[in-house]
Amino acid sequence: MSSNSARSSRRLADYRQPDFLIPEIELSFELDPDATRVTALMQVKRQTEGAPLILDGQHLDLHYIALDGVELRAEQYQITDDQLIIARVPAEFSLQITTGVNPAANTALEGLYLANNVFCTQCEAEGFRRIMYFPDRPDVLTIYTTHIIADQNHYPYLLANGNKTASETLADGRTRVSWHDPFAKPCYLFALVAGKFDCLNDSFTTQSGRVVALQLFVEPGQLEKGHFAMAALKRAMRWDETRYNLEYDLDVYMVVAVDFFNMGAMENKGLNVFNSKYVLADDSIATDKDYFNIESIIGHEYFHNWTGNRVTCRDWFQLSLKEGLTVFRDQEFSADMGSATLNRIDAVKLIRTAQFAEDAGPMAHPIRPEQVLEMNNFYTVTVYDKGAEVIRMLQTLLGKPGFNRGLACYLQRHDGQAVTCDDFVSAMEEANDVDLNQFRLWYSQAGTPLVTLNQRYDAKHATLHLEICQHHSASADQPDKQSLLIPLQIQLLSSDGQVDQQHLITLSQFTEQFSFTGVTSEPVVIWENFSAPVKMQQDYQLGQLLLIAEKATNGFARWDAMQVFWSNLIRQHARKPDDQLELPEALLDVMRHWLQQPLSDLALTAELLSLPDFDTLAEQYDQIPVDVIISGLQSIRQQLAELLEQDWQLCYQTTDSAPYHYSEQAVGARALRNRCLSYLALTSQGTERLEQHYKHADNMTDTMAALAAAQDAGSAGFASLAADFADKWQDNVLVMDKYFSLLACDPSSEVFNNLTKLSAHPLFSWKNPNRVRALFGAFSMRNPEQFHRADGQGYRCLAEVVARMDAINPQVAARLITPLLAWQRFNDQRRENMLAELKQLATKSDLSNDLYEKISKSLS
Ligand code: B3K
Ligand code: ZN
Repeated sequence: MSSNSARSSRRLADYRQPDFLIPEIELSFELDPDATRVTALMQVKRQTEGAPLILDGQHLDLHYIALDGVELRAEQYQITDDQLIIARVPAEFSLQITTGVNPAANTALEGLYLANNVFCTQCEAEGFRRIMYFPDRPDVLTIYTTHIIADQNHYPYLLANGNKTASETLADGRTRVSWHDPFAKPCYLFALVAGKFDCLNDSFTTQSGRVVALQLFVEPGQLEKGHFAMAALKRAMRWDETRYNLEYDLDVYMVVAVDFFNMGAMENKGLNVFNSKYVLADDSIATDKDYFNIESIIGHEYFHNWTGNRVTCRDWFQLSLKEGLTVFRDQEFSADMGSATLNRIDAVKLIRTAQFAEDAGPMAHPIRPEQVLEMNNFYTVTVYDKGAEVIRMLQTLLGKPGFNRGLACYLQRHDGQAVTCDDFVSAMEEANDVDLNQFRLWYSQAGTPLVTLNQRYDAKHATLHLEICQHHSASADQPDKQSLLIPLQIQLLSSDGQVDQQHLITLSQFTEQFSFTGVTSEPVVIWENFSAPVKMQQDYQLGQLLLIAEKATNGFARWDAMQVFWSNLIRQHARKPDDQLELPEALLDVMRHWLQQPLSDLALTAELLSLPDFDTLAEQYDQIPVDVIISGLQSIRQQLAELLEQDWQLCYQTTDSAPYHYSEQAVGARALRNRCLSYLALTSQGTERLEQHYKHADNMTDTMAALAAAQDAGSAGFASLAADFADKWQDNVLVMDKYFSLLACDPSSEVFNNLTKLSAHPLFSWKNPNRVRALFGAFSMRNPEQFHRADGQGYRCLAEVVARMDAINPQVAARLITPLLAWQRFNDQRRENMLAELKQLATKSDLSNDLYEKISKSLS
């Protein structure tokens, strides 16, 4: 691969404290689409004797530099591609630097960019260096004052972090607005937004009685679509007070929604920037899932105010300190706002698909990575979601009160500091007087542990013996893995499914024995709620799985039993692919029963009646048997549709279809009805039923369900329904993203025509990450039939998109490439085809660091 000499990874082991601190900065932005001037006046303090001042900076034009008011001569400093170095500086001084940037040309959407006539910043992880010269690292904490100067007509709102302190009209007619943020923060939390918006105003009174102004800025004309997000914000603020006694700290909390954004949202202090997809909603355009995501992400960014902003990361290797913890917090919030069981199921699905896949692939890393080339590549399901599981294990081990004590101790002790994951664990230890040394290995050891559980029942002594082992496969960077501290919450079920005993077992050795007395009959052992991010292996008979699915009181375990059942069936099919895949009568009886008498938790009923998806099944094989999984799922689906047709129909008809309302019960009813619909689509009444469903839908959840079911079933009516949809929503770009994704998931080879046509659609833009992800992200991640075609056309299509995107937006390109990195998991032709695309990409001379890091790891 070319041009790798200039690329150097950073290592956690090389961390050194900053040589200089910048306690204060005053910034002045003169906004102009292609020539914005940024003047920074910083107070600098030396920490390390004799060190030169090294500031980060990329794509900047230096206009002026002065130290203590005296302009520096060219020979007094040095400028490289990414640094400004001043060899000799005093111990304490002021530094004034004026630079120029070109926001309109910034398609990477990192730093300061202009898109859709809105100036917007994204600084995490290392975007601040694209705005000005500065020590761009999270352990330099600074008090910011920001002035923004711009033309009032084009940019009526000029926003930055903190509280607004002044607004004036300048002699030349431009407006100058000033902001001051009293909380010292790392530069990755800096934000500036300027543009035309409609503003939704509200307020929140904190538990101590302070009134906080809440402002939600949306594209003009979209105000009505902001109410749900605003209400969600208030629920999040209240929840953090009630659950953790954490209160908001500034006078104003602003959320801005923009359509051009690299990810979901960003927690900049007092000024969150959101992808409009996670703000704008009303009953006609948002699905139940959209509403859920909005509440959860609004919560996530708000919760960062304490876990991330008030206490931040010392260095980027510690990212999980804020992200794992904040994901855990948003999961707990969502669980309290809706169904805890469903939330757990969704979180576990993500771990078992994307996270286990990451652990098994070339980008495997511990939740605290040790070596990084491009930091943006480490905003991963491992750091975020496995990180959240690690926090959850702490709560399980310490109990909620103990965990809350630990969190309070952590926040109090480190308020206003930039700290490490180790500091967090230490606070947990001290607040609970426990030793968590072995637990710390979760931060440094990568990979998914396999836990095997074998049971032996001694009827004579009414005793159950368990032998539990943990296995860790060696990885290139970690040949010798150690045993981890693994909390296992288990239940012993009697033969009628009642909970006999409940235990929290803590594994610490590779192999351990546990005995439980007073067990009067041979029990079925179930693992509750996925209490650790491991693969669990237990031998269950069909009857035991059905007993759990039917009778267990723990909803998660019921769902899990069905997942195991389907995986076992597909595994059998993989062993004998030519045999007809048969569904046991006992299974059909159980499913019939659920359809005739759904559980009171309708959403759980829908989950119990759902098959695992391709990715969940694929993760259970070293070599993924693509065709067997696809054909197995198809065969099961078709058989279930036909064998239970009357029951799907009955359940469909009797499940509530009241006018749209977003509530736990109503969401569950729609999930169940739409599950029935997806099976009915495969029967002779399919076309008619789908058309009726589509026609009568008063909400986006039902509309999309009809379209997806029609497409999956290859229904004759699909084309006209899809055309009707596109016609109706042609002016709403967020809804059209759903249409793009739908057509990208066409399981027939027609999908390639769809992709070509839609990438020429007037609403499509290669510069907009939402559009590219809606189309090509959906194709590569959610269309296994066509993406994994044996002839390689799917891989070729993705590789071309990745190459094209790398020149526009490397972060998006590097996310998209993920499915190609897993070539080792496939056999024969597919492996060769994937490899060929990766090797072709690797020959490009101008690969971004983002792509280079992933491709080189995958090929090494
Ligand atoms: N902290 C941001 C993510 C930044 C991603 C940079 N590539 C959003 C979040 O996790 O809340
Ligand atoms: Zn976050």
